[in-house]
Amino acid sequence: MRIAAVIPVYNEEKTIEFLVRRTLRYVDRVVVVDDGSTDASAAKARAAGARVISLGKNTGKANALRQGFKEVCDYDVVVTLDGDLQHSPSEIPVLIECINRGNDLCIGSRFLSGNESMPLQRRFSNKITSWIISFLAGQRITDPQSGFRAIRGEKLAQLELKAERYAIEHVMILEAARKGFRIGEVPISTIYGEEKSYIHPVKDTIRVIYYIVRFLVRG
Ligand SMILES: Nc1nc2c(ncn2[C@@H]2O[C@H](COP(=O)(O)OP(=O)(O)O)[C@@H](O)[C@H]2O)c(=O)[nH]1
Ligand SMILES: [Mg+2]
Repeated sequence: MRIAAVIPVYNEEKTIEFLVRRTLRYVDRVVVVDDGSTDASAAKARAAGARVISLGKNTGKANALRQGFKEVCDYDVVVTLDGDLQHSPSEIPVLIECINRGNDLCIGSRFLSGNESMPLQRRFSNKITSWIISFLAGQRITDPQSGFRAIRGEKLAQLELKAERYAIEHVMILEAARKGFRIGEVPISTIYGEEKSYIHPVKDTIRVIYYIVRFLVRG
């Protein structure tokens, strides 16, 4: 089974090199998509063995992922991880196992492991979107915002993913559900350390809801 990882990166020079090296232990290819980082993220990712796609200016996580996906749809499974080391590459096999159980899309959930350490304000926006996505997808999705997931390459190629910035995670689930893909969730650990988040709690939650509604209305 050939596995690729796509990592969107925006100014993550502190973590990207280590992350790419670790990830390469579990996958055949790592594609890092850097759009407009002003630090050494791209050079460090390249030094660690990743194929780096550099987009000239910042266009957001969703576009970065879409560009990365174009390069890896011929892989059996595509894994996505965040570039700030909040996800542990050692848990990639857990996602692959979930795919091997017959799922097409597998989401690493931060809420199934019991040791919840997410900051309070983030938990609130997650609860709202989790409720909406679970209702619309017709199955319980505890962590629709999670960027740590795996999807079969042939299924990924069928998705349009019409959403921007952090809304891509939610729209991927809705589109997968509409197309009848099998969706699973597995527990993952998330490390909340000193890293900054680029998510704006109010603006990004509103944007997520906008793209969910847009998907429902326009497909
Ligand atoms: N290429 C790219 N990556 C981004 C952008 N915004 C966020 N990311 C990456 O997406 C991942 C998750 O972003 P982050 O702000 O940490 O989200 P959070 O962990 O959910 O708060 C990190 O690896 C970021 O570097 C962007 O505009 N472009
Ligand atoms: Mg983060």
